[in-house]
Amino acid sequence: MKGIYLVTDEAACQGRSLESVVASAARAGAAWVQLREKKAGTRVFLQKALDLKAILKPAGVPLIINDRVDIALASQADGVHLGQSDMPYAQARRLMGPDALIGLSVETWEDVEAAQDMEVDYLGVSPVFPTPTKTDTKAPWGLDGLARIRNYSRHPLVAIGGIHASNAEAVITAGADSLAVVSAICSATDPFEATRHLTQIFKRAKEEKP
Ligand code: TZP
Ligand code: MG
Repeated sequence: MKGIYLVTDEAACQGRSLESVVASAARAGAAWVQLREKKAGTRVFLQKALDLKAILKPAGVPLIINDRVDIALASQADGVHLGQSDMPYAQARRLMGPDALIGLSVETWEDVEAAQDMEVDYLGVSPVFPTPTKTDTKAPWGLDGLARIRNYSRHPLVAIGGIHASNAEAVITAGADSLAVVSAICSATDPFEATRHLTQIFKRAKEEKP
């Protein structure tokens, strides 16, 4: 499963509802959606997950929950995205089962090496570029760092951080299998068109470099 990976940030949606932005992105070809809620309490987070699941399941787009295995299980989401301080991979896999999609952020080379023995479904290469959307990051990997991970890792790579239409092709050329974006879709004037444009860039780049 490869393509454009929308990571949500309701505050970045310019007053539009999360549901409307996610529905537009799914119609326009987003390949996955991650619900990322850094401030919501458990009930609000769960309800949002259920609302997005109702939109995405008929569209055949997997829903991934950021950080929280319990919310992923309770909402019957397709998977969970784990950061380096979230539940360790092994326990998350045990709870979620063999079919769940489990992604893991890698922020350092040690993270990349440690992930090699895990049956994660993808590595989130974080961040590729500096981004105002998330400022508490480690040093950006840059395109060279992404290419180095590509050469070493056996896992699909989802690149995140500062990715927009203008640099998307370069990120794919450096080795990304999917492109994760927050502001390029959530804050776009037209999230449908923004997703469609990124999807076109992705497809064209993959045709040139399968
Ligand atoms: N993790 C690493 S960078 C980032 C996250 C959630 C934010 C990416 O946001 P944007 O707006 O696509 O740069
Ligand atoms: Mg996290």
